[in-house]
Amino acid sequence: MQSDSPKPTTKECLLGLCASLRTIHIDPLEKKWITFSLLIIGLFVGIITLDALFHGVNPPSKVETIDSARLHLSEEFAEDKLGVSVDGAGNVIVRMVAGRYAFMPKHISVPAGTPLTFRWVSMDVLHGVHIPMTNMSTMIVPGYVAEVTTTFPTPGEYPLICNEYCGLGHNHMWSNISVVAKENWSALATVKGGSNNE
Ligand SMILES: [Cu+2]
Repeated sequence: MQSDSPKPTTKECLLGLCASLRTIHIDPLEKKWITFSLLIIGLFVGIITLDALFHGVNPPSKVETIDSARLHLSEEFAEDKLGVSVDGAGNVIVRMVAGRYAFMPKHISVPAGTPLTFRWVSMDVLHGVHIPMTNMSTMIVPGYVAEVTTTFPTPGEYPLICNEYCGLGHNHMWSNISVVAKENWSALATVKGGSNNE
């Protein structure tokens, strides 16, 4: 025999759910912790919203893809194009390839106090790059170009290390950067035709 009772609407279902939740006994201490957890979540969501609205902190909107398997044949990341170069407008561009287990080129020199545009690509798996004591830190996802613009104010020798586990040789994956005074670097760049890679 078929029942003639109409199907409950979504609103009725929600009201029924709320009523049954109200009948569940929750210990007062548990209630305090639930409230505390919800407040923490609210605080984090509030901070993210404020940062997005007033400080312009957003996920990257520019997505640039590249064929990881054909980097050596690409216009931009062929072996002889890697390292530091100065474009027509005088911007310093650094192109680096990460692969198990090295960053190429192994060593580069960049000028201090100058905006540097780093363009990173991976030839195989997920890598990360971190330069301690600076704000350079980004993931290098295969198939994408990771672009970061930063300035290193203080001359010195900086290690450049992989911070995403990429395999058994991960802890040997590092390179280094010499940050040299702007006037000394310009001289170096002029001698070597606008780039200085090793
Ligand atoms: Cu790694």
